Amino acid sequence: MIELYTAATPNGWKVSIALEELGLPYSVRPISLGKLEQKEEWFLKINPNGRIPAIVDHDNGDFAVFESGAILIYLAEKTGKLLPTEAKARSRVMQWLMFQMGGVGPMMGQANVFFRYAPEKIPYAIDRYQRESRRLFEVMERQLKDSRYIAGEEYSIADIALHSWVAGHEWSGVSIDGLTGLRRWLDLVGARSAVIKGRSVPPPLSPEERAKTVESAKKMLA
Ligand SMILES: N[C@@H](CCC(=O)N[C@@H](CS)C(=O)NCC(=O)O)C(=O)O
Repeated sequence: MIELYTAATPNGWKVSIALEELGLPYSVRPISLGKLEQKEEWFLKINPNGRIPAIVDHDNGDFAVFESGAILIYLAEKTGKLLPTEAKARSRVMQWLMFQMGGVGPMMGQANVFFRYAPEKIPYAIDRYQRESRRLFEVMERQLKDSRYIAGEEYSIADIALHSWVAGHEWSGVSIDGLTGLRRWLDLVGARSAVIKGRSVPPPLSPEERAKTVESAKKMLA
């Protein structure tokens, strides 16, 4: 059995969606970001970076994996699904996965910080990260005009990683107007039952818990 340490955020959903897609049995240990549980000593032994998500694979000598991209690759390799074995097809998936991990995630993450949480509104920073996120969406648009999924005709871990973030574009204040290929892909991937199920793990926070998490994020970032 795999134990998933997670919270209701884009990086967390990547892993619950992948576990649902792959049909792997797993248990969920919700981590309260509002209470800074991710910084506690016991959790740092699982993820030295003190962030969610992380997994422990109890069927593989209690092996711990952190960094959502590394977790997706680990799960795909464990099952032989969602990541092709043929070298070029595999490389294409890795390219788009790295594009998410090094580009879309950090840029949208910073857009969220400056647009939603920063104690002071800094227009330059808000604009910088929203514009860079929009530019990355336009890169995806060029690809998705001719391609069913992001790395080709097959659904892969790159779709899971990117969808989890791009679906939250409104929260980041980034428009997808005019990006018809991206819209089509958002709907296509968003309709998968594993995506719907994975996005409800762990169950959404109550309004009070959510407010507490936002307050704690603001304090951490002040
Ligand atoms: N590169 C990491 C990023 C993980 C990350 O930023 N997680 C956020 C939630 S989406 C988190 O734990 N934030 C709380 C904190 O920074 O303490 C990954 O992809 O796993």
